[in-house]
Amino acid sequence: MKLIVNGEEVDLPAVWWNSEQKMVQLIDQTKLPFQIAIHSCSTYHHTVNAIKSMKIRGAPSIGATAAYGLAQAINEFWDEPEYLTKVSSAYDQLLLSRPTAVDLKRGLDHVKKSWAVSPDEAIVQAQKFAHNISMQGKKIGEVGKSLIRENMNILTHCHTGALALVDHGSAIAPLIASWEDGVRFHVYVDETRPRMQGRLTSWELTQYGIDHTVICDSASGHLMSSGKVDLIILGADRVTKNGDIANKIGTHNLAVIANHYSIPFYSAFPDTTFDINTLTGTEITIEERNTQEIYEIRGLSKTTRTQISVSVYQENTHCYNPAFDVTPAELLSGYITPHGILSKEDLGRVYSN
Ligand code: RUB
Repeated sequence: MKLIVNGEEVDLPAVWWNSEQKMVQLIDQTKLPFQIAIHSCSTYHHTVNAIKSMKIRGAPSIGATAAYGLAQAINEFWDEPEYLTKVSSAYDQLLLSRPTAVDLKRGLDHVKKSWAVSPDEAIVQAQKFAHNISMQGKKIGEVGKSLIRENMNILTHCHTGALALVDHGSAIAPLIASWEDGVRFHVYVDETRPRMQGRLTSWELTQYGIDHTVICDSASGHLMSSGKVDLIILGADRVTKNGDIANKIGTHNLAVIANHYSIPFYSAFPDTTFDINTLTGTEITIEERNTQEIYEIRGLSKTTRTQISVSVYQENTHCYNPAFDVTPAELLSGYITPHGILSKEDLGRVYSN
């Protein structure tokens, strides 16, 4: 993605391997939209923490980061006694860093094949894995733009752009591809409490000049009932064999209301998000995050212009913070994939090959 860093235009993915400094680097998503900052992870342990703290987030991007993290561990421990015990432990820590997205396991298993070959090969394989995801984002854009027509109002939830998919994006990719073809439309951006990923969506749409309006998540039903939403496109963190999707909390609410008003509802994702080994959404582990994320909101201080966190509840208020929910396949109109727009019946056929 093209960014202005220190006054200069640079083309950066969400995460990459810095071969000179031998470290994983990523765009720190917890600083956006107020600051573009590069975060460096010099050990695999730092990389685990970057995933846990959501400096990097979005299913495919955390998959790529986990792949780099394992490659990093292979490099760290290659010459040490008990090499295999140590890299196995790194694998487990990376796998558990965020449990819902299957992309992590995909990235780790891809790199694991080279853990007996060489440290350099592990890096090469992590880079291949990340590059493949980014190319799939480009394809998703080309496939999904056929759904978008002039003057549509499109609603999206969470953030599914280049930052979430190494580059290009999943659900945002068709919006960008269509806008670049000259089609003009408007996007409603769900704010997505508690982590407010809508800020990333708004920031990314602004880079392309795409017309959009941010709404509180709870406003979406009102907009749908007033005929102001023509299409919903969002991402997925895990798609099961029967077509159920785990995605950012609030997706299920959207799907039920969209279904009530017959509004087309699509999920866009790369191959790494499809999990043929899990039969239905009930088997997915839903990550429960620290309730601090509900108590506190990060923002820019009006006086110091620095980023601060403020409490929005009294201490000891009881909160519950599931990060994802599951939407049953029957509520989806289709799936935007690098292989075309698929029905739930198509999924098993395409992904079992
Ligand atoms: C991210 C999230 C996004 C999907 C998008 O959650 O739910 O909608 O990851 O993924 P979080 P994809 O911010 O908690 O990581 O790009 O595969 O559609």
